[in-house]
Amino acid sequence: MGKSPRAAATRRKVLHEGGTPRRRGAGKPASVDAAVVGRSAANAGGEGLTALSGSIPHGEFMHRRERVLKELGKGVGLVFAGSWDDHHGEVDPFFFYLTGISTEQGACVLLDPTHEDPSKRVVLFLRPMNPEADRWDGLREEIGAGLRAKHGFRTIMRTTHLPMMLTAAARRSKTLCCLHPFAVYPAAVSEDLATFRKVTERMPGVAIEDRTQVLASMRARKSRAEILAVQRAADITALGFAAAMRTLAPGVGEGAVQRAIEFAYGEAGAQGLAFGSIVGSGLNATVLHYRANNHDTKAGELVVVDSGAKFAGYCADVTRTLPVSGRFTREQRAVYEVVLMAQEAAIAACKPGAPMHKVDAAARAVLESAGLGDYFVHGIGHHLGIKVHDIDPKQPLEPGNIVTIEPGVYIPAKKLGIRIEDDVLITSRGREVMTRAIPKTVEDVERAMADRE
Ligand SMILES: [Mn+2]
Repeated sequence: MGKSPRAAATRRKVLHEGGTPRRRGAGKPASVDAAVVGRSAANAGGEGLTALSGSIPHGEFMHRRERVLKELGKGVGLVFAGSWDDHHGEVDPFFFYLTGISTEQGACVLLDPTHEDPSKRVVLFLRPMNPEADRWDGLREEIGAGLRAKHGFRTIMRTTHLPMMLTAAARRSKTLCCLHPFAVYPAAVSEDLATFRKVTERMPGVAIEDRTQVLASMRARKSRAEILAVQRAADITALGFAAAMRTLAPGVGEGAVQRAIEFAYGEAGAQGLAFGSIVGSGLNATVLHYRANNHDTKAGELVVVDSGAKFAGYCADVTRTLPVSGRFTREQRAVYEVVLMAQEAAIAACKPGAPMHKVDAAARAVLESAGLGDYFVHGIGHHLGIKVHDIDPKQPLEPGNIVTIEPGVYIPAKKLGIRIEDDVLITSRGREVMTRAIPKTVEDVERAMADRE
């Protein structure tokens, strides 16, 4: 995978938000042949669930927009795609969530629930065509029935018409609703708020409201199609970890393990990487930001492998800690089993109504009672979805949430780093581990590695 020149920006992601920060991989859309979805459908608990064959259907995106319209009442919302520079080569995740479109920088969706013409209550605005620029950034189409069908919108206009449409909507509704999260000082003001301010400067009597929770909580409660997409990403990720276990042996480079994982993702139909894989051996296993993946592994060391595939726009995120020689030493095993107990305790604490801090506390209690509390230096996990660190709805867990659970212990003086991470779906009855196919107990990891040639 190519290195992103924008990698540095993603490193701003801080550990106390939960989990380790990552660099995004450059993904290319790929056509997909459904193979593992039978098990996925059973996991999602859905009857009549059809296999997701590569992308989420238009109908689901339309349904999401309809729900936002309802939530807005009479207020007007705007969701921007932003630029690829702002989003590390992708569009804004909220724009993707509402449209499924990943290729249109500078686009936006106007949600105008009180428009008298129902076909204009949701309008997709695309930048005007620019044949010269489009030869560099991707060929684009004229507005017409073909483009409307392709994107699943009844009304598409050029962004040059947005000011007029937004002004008319503001006059009528008198309420502009912020849907994008507010920026944290000193980052730039979110694009919808910045735009709304320009409107209200020119038009007294129009209110700006905080509705930033609407899309955050919608995104956190995954639909069946979204659960299927994450499950498929998880199943592909399992194949990558199987490749890692086949490849790892004393003297094999961290990079070779990374390439084996990522090649397996591609072969299994991944859209790309959820983030740039971390493969850190020995002391590198204790470095949370480790990116180099350029050391040769040594017999007796542990390797932290943190990686995830992407499928239909949705991410998996898994960590396993593997012994280079195929077997854990006595000391490694002792610490590993405590981390695993901590992880199981946190997973058991995942249920509707539980706040993430209680899930974190469950893991921390296990580590502290083993005297390892000070070595668990990051959060227990994070929501997972369109983004590997998905929007945090800031509310207790509820059915449909998908979170990572990833306690770790890092002891640089012993060159010992251990992290175990699974992706957990919250269900009405509790939870389900979506990545359970990937060997995790000492016995299962050693058995899987013993099967190497
Ligand atoms: Mn994670």
